[in-house]
Formats: sequence, C-alpha cells, structure tokens
Amino acid sequence: MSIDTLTPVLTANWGAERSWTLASYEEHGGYAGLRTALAMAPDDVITAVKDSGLRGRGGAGFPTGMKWGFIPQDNPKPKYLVVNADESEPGTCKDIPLMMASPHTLVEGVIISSYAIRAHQAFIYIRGEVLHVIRRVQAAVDEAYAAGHLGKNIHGTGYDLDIVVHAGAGAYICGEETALLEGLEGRRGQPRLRPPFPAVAGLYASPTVINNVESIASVPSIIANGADWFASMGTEKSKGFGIFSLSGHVTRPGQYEAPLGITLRELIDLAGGMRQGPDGQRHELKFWTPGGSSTPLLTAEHLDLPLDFEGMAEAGTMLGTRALQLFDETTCVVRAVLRWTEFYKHESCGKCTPCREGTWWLVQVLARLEKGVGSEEDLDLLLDQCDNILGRSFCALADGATSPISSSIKFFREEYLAHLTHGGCPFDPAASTVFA
Ligand code: L3W
Repeated sequence: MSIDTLTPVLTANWGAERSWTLASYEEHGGYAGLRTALAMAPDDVITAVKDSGLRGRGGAGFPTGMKWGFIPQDNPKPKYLVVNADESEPGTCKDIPLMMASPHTLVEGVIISSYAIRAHQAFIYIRGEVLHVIRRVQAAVDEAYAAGHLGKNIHGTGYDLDIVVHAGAGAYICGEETALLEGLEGRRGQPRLRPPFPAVAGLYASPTVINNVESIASVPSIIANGADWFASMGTEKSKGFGIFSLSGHVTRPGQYEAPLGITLRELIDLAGGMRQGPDGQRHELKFWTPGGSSTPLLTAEHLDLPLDFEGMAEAGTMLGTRALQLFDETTCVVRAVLRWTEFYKHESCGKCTPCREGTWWLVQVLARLEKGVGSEEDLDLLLDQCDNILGRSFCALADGATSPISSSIKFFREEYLAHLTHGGCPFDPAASTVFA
C-alpha cells in the first residue's frame, strides 16, 4: 500500500510552520471556500453539501446536507449552529488534533455552515478538560474577527455572524447532542427525549443544527472544490474522506486521512505494521474497534472489510468515529472490556434506569469473571443484561456500553471461560486465585 492512498485535505497543512495561525492557513488557500460560499445563495450551499454526499463524522453518519435542510426557514425564531467538539469516546482522537493543528478549518466551516442555514449565532462546545484546545480555537476565532471573516457585515455581504467558544465541564454524556444543548443552556447535562429533533427545537427551543467538528471542517473543501470532487472519493454510499485514528499496538499510531472504504489491512500497512517485540517478531492483531469502544469489536477475520458505513453495518458493527484501537495477542480482551465498562458506568448520567443500574450490574458481573471467581452462567447473565439494556435507555450511551461486551463474548467466549478455569486472568499469572 502506497502513501498515495492517503487523501490529505483536513490534515494537509498540519505539518506547516505555525499551522494554527490565520497567516499560515491563508497561505495554504484557507478562507477561499468562504468567499465562494458568500457569493452563492444559502440554499445553493445546502444543495452542494447534499450533493457531495457528506455524512456526519461524529459516529452516526446522518447526511449533513439533509440535516441542514430540516431547518424550517419559515420559523421566525433565531437559528443556531452548534459544533459538537466534546470528543470523549474512548479511542476517539481526531477532533482535538484537528482543532490544535488547524482551528481555522473549523472556524471557516462554521461560518459557511451558519450562512447556509441562516444562523447569526454559532457555538463551538469543547470538552472542558482540554484547556489548550479551547485557548487555540478561541485565538483562531479572535483572528477571524480581526480579519473581517466574522462579526458584522462579513466581507461587505451584509451577513452577520458571532461565534462563542464554550467550555464543557468534562462529562462524556455531553457528546450526546441533546445533553450538550442542556449544558449550553446552563443545566445539568442529561439527554432530552427526541423527537423533537434539534433541527426543529434545539437550543432555546429554536431550530438548531448540531454537527461534529470533522463534518463542519469538511465543508470549506467541498465548497472550494465542488460537490463532485468530494463525491468522487470513497464508496457508493459513503462518500469522501475521513480521518482514521490508529492507536494501540501498531508501529506508527496516528491520524491517517483516507477515502472511506479503505481497509484496516491497508491502514496498518501505512502505519508500519503491527508492533514488533524485542526479539523482532511482529505481534498479531487480536481484536479492534472500528469507531471507539461503543462500536462492536471485530477481529483479524475482518481486516479486509471496507471501512465505510455499509461495510461496518454488514459486519454487525458501526463505522462510528473511525477510532481504530488495535490490540495484539498479548491483550486480555476481558480486562479491556471491563475497563471500558467501568468508563460507561462512571459516565452514565443517571437519568434512566437501564443505563444507571444496568452499567453498574455489568461491571459487577464482568469484574468477577475477570477475577476468575464467576461462573459459566455469568456469561449468559451478561448477555441477558445487555439484551435488557439495548434499545431501552434514553440515549445511545448504554447501547454503546453493551457493544464491547456482547461482541467480545461472541468472538472470545473461550477466553472468558479460561479465566474461570485458570482462576484469574491467564495473561497475568500473578492475578490467579488458584495458583496464588
Ligand atoms: C431531524 C430526524 N434530525 C436523526 C439527526 C440527529 C443527530 C443525527 C444522528 O449518536 C452515535 C452513537 C454513538 N429529523 C432525524 C434527525 N437526526 N433523525 O441525525 O442521529 P442519531 O440518533 O442516529 O445518532 P446520535 O444520537 O447523534 C451518535 C456513536 O455515534 N459514536 C460516537 C461517540 C462519540 C462521542 C464523543 O466523543 N463525545 O459521544 C461512536 O460510535 O455511539 O451511536 O444529529 O438529531 N428525523
């Protein structure tokens, strides 16, 4: 696999000197898309994004242009654009590098997208822990105001837009779009019932578009290069490119921007292969997540599947956020799954019973299995718990919590049982209760 497979667009200027500054961004063609968009009618901008086939890059893959088209323009209330920059899914690490390396790509995307939906106020909601990112995006917004890209009468077109950079308070649930809106309105971050969807009644009960950082950051290139250019990349139903984040047991972890539909085998190749041991022996892939820990696990059998929305759905999982966490044969899958489940239990907002109680019970049963003190019936109990949580909770958090459990039991039932026969984790003899 050659490096030509990569399609650096969002990542194109990451290596440039002081790439986060307006001067560097404009030197590399930045804000050309904005000038093009401002010369178009807002509806034509929406049509271009629809025609490009761009689908949401935050996990669910909802068509971006269609979402913008849901904003009722006959509604007299103000319209809002909100960027979901609350990246917190375990393994997901694309939006934060993007905002650090090229915050103006996002700011330009926000201006074009707001213009398209006729919003005059936009919010960038950033995860609270990442103060360095909040500062960097705020500095880019300040630069954009000073250059006339933001504020009143942008470039003499009569269009006004303000952007507020909002710091979250460090809750995973605020990545759920309606919990994020609650947080923005100053309330505790808990999801709202949908419908109504935010497009109809979102922030302050007004029509609101919420999109992920990468979705919005893709818009300037679509407007500057045309919908056909974007649609010529990717697969039939999963158009364009995306950032694939490789982490874990691979030689060169990092961000690989490539067309949707690339395979994990190709990406591992680009990343220098699986890691080597001290003896020079290459480790083998054991299991991986396609889009963070909320997406069902896959194994080495699935290395040649297309990483697009359809290919992942056919394999019983989701493309999600393309957070490819790779684990080799030295990793205990039960321990990894327990670790993720503890995360979901900790992050459950507590609003609904299946999630609040269910994630607690999942941890109890998984923990005793991992310690080798459970029983074989615990596996069925776990699957039964997953079944009772799936589709019965308020939002996708609890559904996501069940994904690594049910998929790991499907592929690695023997490894769960080995914990019972070994009396502890077989990967860690010191943890054995039989031989201790
Ligand atoms: C108007 C309709 N709008 C759907 C909109 C909806 C939303 C978008 C997608 O979860 C997934 C989740 C995570 N009229 C509409 C409509 N919409 N029907 O379309 O909606 P939905 O419900 O399919 O997904 P969602 O609730 O946005 C996102 C998965 O992504 N994920 C990501 C996790 C990352 C984080 C993080 O880092 N903070 O949470 C990973 O796989 O599990 O399944 O905008 O309003 N009729």
